Amino acid sequence: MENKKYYITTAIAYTSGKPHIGNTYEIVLADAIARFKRLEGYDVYFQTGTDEHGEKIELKAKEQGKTPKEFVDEVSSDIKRIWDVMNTSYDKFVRTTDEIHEKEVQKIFKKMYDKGDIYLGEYKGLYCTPCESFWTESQLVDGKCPDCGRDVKEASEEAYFFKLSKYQEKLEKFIEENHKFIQPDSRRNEMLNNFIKPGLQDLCVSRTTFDWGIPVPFDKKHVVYVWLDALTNYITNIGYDVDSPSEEFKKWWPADLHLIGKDIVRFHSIYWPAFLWSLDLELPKQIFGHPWLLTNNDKIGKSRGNAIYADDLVEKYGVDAVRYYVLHEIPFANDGNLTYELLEERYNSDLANILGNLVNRTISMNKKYFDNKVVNSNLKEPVDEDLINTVISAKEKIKACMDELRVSEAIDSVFEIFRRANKYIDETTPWILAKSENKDRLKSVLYNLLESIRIGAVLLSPFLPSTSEEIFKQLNTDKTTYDTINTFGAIEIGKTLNDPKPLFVRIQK
Ligand code: ME8
Repeated sequence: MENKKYYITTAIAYTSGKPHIGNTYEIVLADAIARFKRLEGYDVYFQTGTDEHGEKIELKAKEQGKTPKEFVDEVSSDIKRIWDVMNTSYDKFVRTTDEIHEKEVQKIFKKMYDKGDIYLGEYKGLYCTPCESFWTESQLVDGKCPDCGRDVKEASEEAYFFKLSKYQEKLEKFIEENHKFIQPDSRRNEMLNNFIKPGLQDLCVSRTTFDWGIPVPFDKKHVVYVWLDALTNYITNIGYDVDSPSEEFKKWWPADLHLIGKDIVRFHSIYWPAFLWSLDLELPKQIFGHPWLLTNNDKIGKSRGNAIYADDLVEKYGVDAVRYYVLHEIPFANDGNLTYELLEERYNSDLANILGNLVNRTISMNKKYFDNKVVNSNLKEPVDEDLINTVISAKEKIKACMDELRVSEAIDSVFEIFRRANKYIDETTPWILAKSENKDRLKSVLYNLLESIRIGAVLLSPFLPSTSEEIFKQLNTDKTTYDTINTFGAIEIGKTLNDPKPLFVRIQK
């Protein structure tokens, strides 16, 4: 039987500037989910990329005296570089300026127009330039844009409209009936009660006030609205075509998960379903609006001068320390906070003390007492049972968390293994066992520790892939797959371990 497929996407980042650690959190979160699915045996396709059109980007390029294309080429490659610095395993990095995408967006627009879902009208409203959004008077907050809090201006233009209102009832019913479609529940309720139930107005899907966009194919003074352009990236890049969708498309669509931030759930759970229905396509299985990362409990913003960048953090602390921090520190439904102080605290307490020390002490003791050889006497004592149970039951627990996208709880459960193993060292005191004539009990104790570390490293691999690799290297084992951790005892007797090497060196304050 073929492996089950799993298609996961992140939002495509705006190429308006270098992504901060909050934007970077999203790709790391998606990476952990994608890697976990691969570990489970899924055939995974993981897509990310950049969103490159729009007035804001056109203006930014102008400020820097560059053409929009020169500007987005630079920013997009910087974003890709940061995704790579974070060791993320995306399968494809897409750009909305790719020809394949631009051509298909034009075909999609035309198909919707021919169908009668897009019509020509006139738009009058209050426009927020940075957000590229029109607002009605009642949507404003203190007279300002409800999304970013900046000034809006009156604007009117001839424009094409998408018949969003036509899909209102169908969408309401769909979301009511499919409880897991939008997660977490707080986001789902917000969409239903604040946006859908009060009524959906037709959506303006073209602009004439700037040029940097995909031209409407049959009316070239208009460019396609950025969100229609951006959202369709999820299908255009896997071989969707309005006339003849490819086999690749049939394989991967519908997406299993669109992972996005909480601020853009509205676009994904209202506009996107309507666009898909207009094209007679199925909806994605799930949209997850993750919480935000704050810095010093404040919203991250370049203009606020508090932006922290992933590559700077990686240079200072290493990639897995940064991955650990963002994955662990942002819970399922609440914003997380980043400060250098907290990061260093977590680094020392969790990575250096709990994980690093465990691995280093165990492998060092095995070197000292058994010359790096894996040995076991199978001498069991009651104290072993709790360790083994904790280690063996972790897999199901972590899988259950990951199925619900509770990633920070999953990583905590991985660390439960390491915590329990440290306690086992205290309980069994190997250095005292080493003093006795007969080393049999010591053999079992060290074996149990090595095996716990191996199982922990398998489960750690989606989150901290390089650390996990390094542990496997020191253990000199190729027992690294998901099915090697169903039972306790796969690490091979007689193998020679590699010399211990500290995984995380404590940070001195
Ligand atoms: O919204 N913490 O792009 P973007 C966590 N181009 N996530 C954050 C964050 C923070 N502090 N700040 C932003 C766009 N994000 C569109 C998407 S998709 C078809 C088009 C998240 O560069 C944000 O929620 O502004 C979004 O999911 C992603 O970073 C990219 O944001």
